[in-house]
Amino acid sequence: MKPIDLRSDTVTLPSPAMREAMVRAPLGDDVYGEDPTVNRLQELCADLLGKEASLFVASGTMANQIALGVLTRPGDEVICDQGAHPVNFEGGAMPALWGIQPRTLRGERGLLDPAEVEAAIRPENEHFPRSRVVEIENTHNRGGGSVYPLGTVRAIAEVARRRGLDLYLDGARLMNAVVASGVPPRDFAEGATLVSLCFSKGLGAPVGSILAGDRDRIREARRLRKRLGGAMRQSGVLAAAAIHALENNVARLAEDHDNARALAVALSSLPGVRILHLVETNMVFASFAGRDAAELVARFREAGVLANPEGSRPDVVRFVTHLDVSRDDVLEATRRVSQAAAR
Ligand code: TLP
Repeated sequence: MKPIDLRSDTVTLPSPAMREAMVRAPLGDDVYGEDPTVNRLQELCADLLGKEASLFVASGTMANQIALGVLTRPGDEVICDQGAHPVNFEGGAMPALWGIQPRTLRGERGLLDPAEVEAAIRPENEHFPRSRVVEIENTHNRGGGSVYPLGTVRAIAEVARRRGLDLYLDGARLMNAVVASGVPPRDFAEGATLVSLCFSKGLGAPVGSILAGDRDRIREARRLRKRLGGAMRQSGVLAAAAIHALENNVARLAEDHDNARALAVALSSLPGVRILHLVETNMVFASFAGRDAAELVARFREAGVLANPEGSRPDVVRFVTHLDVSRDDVLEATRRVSQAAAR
């Protein structure tokens, strides 16, 4: 039985055409700025995101941490949703690397309310940490793959600008938001000082993220990337996969979104199952009433379906669709889940 892997869109394998592009890529030493493929990717992404410059980094986590490192000083505070990736899934990097702390808000499906952001900004007072950055995630992972309405992003950006804070957009799955909403990436990124994008999620590349912003901030980002040991050499072999992903795998994200909706409909017909959020992109959060998600996930694995406990609630399992699963796969996954849960 072929396992159906719905743990994350990070599990995709590079296609033969992507591997071919990697093999053929012209290469050089990127620490000297001499890798033509990395340079091409960085120019392409700066343009895509409407920024002056961009930097190819190893992962979404590295993009997030370099961004926060560039924008803060020790003692500063980052206003973000309680489910934000840097707060929950980056090994405590904010305090460990930069001596900064999060101020978490409770967003609706992870999406911050501009008025609540404004209310969370600390007044100038020697007792308080300095509110320095607002961090938003689009799509929002823990919010169930939710998409920020452009108007909300603009309103948050306006608050940040007016109050002298920087906005950082964790766009690990920005292209999912773009495809789901029809909003161009540069519009979502416009009010953000720095914005990131991952190639290794729904876009199907094996490695890499981009961080984009103005020239000075990206120069500083380059220094922090070096400091973290993330300056790579002939990384054009990876950048080629990212370019291939941008050229071939963006529009097809709509299929993943359709498959996620089909999966949600099928799962919701199972006894005791409730779909937690509106399925806007490629994530389905299913609550299995009275069940333990970790135990369920172990049963699903035996039945040939891989999924992850969502983590913040005991009975919620996260299913993620991606380019290596088809409509038939998600329907077959539902049959397997149904049998495994009933046992
Ligand atoms: N998220 C992963 C896990 O770390 C939870 C996943 O499977 O969803 N920002 C967001 C919004 C993310 O969801 C992720 C990865 C990252 C950043 C970090 O990217 P990587 O894993 O490349 O460091």
